[in-house]
Amino acid sequence: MSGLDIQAIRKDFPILDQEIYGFPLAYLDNAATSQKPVQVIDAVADYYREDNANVHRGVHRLSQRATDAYEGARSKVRDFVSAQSDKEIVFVRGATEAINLVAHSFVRPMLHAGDEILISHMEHHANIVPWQMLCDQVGAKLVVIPMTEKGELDLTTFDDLLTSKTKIMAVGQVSNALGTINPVKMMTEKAHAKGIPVLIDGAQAVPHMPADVQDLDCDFYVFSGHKMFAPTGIGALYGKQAILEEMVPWQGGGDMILSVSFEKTLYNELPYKFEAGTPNISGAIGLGAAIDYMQSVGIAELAAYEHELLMYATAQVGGLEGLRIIGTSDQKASVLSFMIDGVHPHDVGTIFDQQGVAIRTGHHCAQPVMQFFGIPATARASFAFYNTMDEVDALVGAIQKVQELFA
Ligand code: C6P
Repeated sequence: MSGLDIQAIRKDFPILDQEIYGFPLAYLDNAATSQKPVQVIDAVADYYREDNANVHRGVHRLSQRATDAYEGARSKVRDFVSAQSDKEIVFVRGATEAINLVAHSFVRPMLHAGDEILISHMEHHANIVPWQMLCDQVGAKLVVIPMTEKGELDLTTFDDLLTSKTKIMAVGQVSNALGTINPVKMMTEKAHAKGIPVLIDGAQAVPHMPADVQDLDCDFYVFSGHKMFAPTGIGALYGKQAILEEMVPWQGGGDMILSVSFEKTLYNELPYKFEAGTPNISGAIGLGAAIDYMQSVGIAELAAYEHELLMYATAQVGGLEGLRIIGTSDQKASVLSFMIDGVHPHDVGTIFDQQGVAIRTGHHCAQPVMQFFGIPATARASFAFYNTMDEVDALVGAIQKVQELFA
């Protein structure tokens, strides 16, 4: 068993200590958004209580403190993803905004009719729609890496999908609907061998495993803070410095410029060139605090514990009659999607809620995955390191309750 003191960890997450309809809350919707430890809540509150000011603008003391805290958070993100320089870390609203930034600033200027953008069948809509929009604009083609019944990427034809027309490959490291961990390092190597740049969507990976952009050697890596114990509305885009230097800004406004006249605007240096307008300062500080928190728990340790949770949950849930697990890869992180025979997932979610078990039901913003399996939706339990084996038992009890009610 893991060496983590889960009960001590849970004390850091005040929201977990409550009852729903008289049942202890079992929060198993972490893939949608995770809960925040007091260390993050306090970092945000302290900032507003003591340091609030705009960044990069004022010479007064509060502005300097706010700037130091904001830039300090950037360095923490750099360290967290093992980037080489703070210049490679752009603060954004989240994974969605990061992908849109790359689509507009990097891909759009070089995309022509007949070009291809390669994604996979298990992408979140955030890693489908921005590319589809670009393709529609110029007459380019969205090419999709297929998937197997186990919910793994089918890479048998992968080499053929990487063509001289492919302008970028954009793939998720961990599927939000299935939990599958994709072999993105190997895929990146193959794409690079053909000169194709790579974006990795790490939104469902960073809360659960170490992120190392140098090891992956990806050109872009994106994630959201709110899935890794930080506030909503903050996330990061990592990009290789040489590539970011060449890219044009996506949004214009304050702070992204060196000088402005009606004749000409000179853009600011990296990463500010991509951060137009007043940024989410408190969010970035909260993200820095979340990174500190995860590192204090130990990312390898939390990953190992979550693996135990997932294995236990898979064995317990998988052992039940009349239930189908969607996504049965051996390589999974923290997600258990399932269907209960004869019951719509939305009814499952409602009955679970009445027993204090919070899960997400629906298509999980991954409709092509649902289309592949021929289902409208799944019930999805997703774990974080503050979850317990007892909460997995509560999940199993809730499933049995649903089955009793629909018998
Ligand atoms: N998935 C889920 O319940 P944003 O909304 O920008 O923070 O993250 C978008 C996103 C991108 N990629 C993946 C793999 C994701 O899982 C998500 C968000 C949530 O699964 C909310 S839809």
